[in-house]
Amino acid sequence: MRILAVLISFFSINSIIAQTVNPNPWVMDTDTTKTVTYKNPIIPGFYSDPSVCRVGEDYYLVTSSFEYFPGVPIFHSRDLVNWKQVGHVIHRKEQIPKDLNIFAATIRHHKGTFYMITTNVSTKGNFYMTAKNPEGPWSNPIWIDVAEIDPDLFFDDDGRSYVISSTFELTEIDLSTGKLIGEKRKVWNGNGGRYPEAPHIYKKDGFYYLMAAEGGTEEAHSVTISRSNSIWGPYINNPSNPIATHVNVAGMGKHIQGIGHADIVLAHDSSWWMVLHGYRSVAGYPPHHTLGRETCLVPVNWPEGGWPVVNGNGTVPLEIRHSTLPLQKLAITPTRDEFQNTSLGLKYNTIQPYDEKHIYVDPSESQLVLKGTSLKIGDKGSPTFVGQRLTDISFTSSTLMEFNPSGENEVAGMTLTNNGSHFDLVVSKSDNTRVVYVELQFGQTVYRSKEFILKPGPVNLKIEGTGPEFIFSYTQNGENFTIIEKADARFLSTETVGWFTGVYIGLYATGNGKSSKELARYNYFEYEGRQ
Ligand code: 6LW
Repeated sequence: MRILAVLISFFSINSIIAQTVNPNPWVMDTDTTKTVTYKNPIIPGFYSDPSVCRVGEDYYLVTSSFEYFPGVPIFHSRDLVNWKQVGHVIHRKEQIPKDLNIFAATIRHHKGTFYMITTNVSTKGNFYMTAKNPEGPWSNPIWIDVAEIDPDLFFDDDGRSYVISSTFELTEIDLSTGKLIGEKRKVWNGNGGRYPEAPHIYKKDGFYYLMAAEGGTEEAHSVTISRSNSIWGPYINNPSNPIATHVNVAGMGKHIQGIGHADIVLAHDSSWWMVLHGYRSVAGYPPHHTLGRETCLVPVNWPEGGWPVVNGNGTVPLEIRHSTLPLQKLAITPTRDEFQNTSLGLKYNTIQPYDEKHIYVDPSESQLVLKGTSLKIGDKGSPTFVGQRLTDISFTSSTLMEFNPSGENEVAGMTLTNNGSHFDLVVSKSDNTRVVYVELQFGQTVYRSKEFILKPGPVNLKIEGTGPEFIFSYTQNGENFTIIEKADARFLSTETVGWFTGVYIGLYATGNGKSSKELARYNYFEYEGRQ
């Protein structure tokens, strides 16, 4: 009894001390007297697995791109906060003609050459491409004999180059040929989290640092780090791992979740920064996200001889109150595209490299022209589709379309799509009458709304997003849109449809098993995000 009483008082005193001394070492108060210098995500929408490098006072960043063509978007910045897309690394069909499925990429610059290394998981695995100019042209792929995913390149001071991937097997590589040199040695096992991946090697103060992602790309996602005196190891884990995660109490209330897959850069003013991705949830519990994993930026304190400390407590808030490089705001891009250039803007993608006979801009009419093939969205190959990433929880997007389908199989319109699933706002024919309706596809289940009969002439289509819902409407008088259907956004979320992408919004056409005779002509595409 006496022992029990002593134990109880010991534990309660201890908990009082713990409460008084440090109620929760993970939770840091935000000093709201400091101004917000920038907001996360710095690149909104499905721009996942960011990797960054510096060239003098210029910064370049790439992200993964999966089945979308052109692939591996590349961005430029002078302040690490404001990023402008300057091109794509995979910008010619010949580089990877089909079966694109590009996972995480690393970008590095060495002796006047840019290197982008990544994995095409659906074909030959790991490869790198080089360029003198980040806008391109980029080389054809140089395929390398490296296992698994997420390859990283490291250039040592002694002139040797190394490659390491998610297996943590390190090999020297001759980057003029892609040949691996000498042994492959597994140098680390990670910090014990599931799905160890995404390694990057850095050298600082005589140590080789090996950083990785663990926990999987969902709520347990984390950034861990180890270091060694030799590039070949042994690598000793940071006792404060993970250095960034939202799996713990400090992260659970944050809007951005699943933070991880990081890269670190030393800025030209000697400050250290980390880019990493995370997702903003749009619907309910458990959380669902539609925008994909978005690129974020946080400051890093990396004292000499010490471990990097990420934004104080390893979290990624929406608002950052920390000094930055001098910010250089970018010009605001117009929300409406009237297809006045024959080439589509950098924000647009197709699914897989496409055939210009089915997707082109008609300069004489300033129209985007789509011709349906037998393929539907979700079919293997390149269905007729042009779209952009959804970048905002709340948005409005619309088009003006001319399309007279020759039969019920021919459809065209607007679509929201993620990993082969899609919600469509469709113009087609029913009982020989032109109609507009909404079709929602959930796995094998297809839901079709009521049909609305169209008069002859063009039709405006509109899709709005509120976060939890998508709203589909149309008009033929340029205003007074009629709502056709509302759909629950969670059914297009990554949690529902699987894998790693976010939702795209775009224009499409299909002949549903046959080639279409009629062309769908779009006079504009507008996307306006609010948040
Ligand atoms: C990627 C891996 C990851 O290759 O997700 O979140 C995989 N991290 O490192 C697909 O993006």
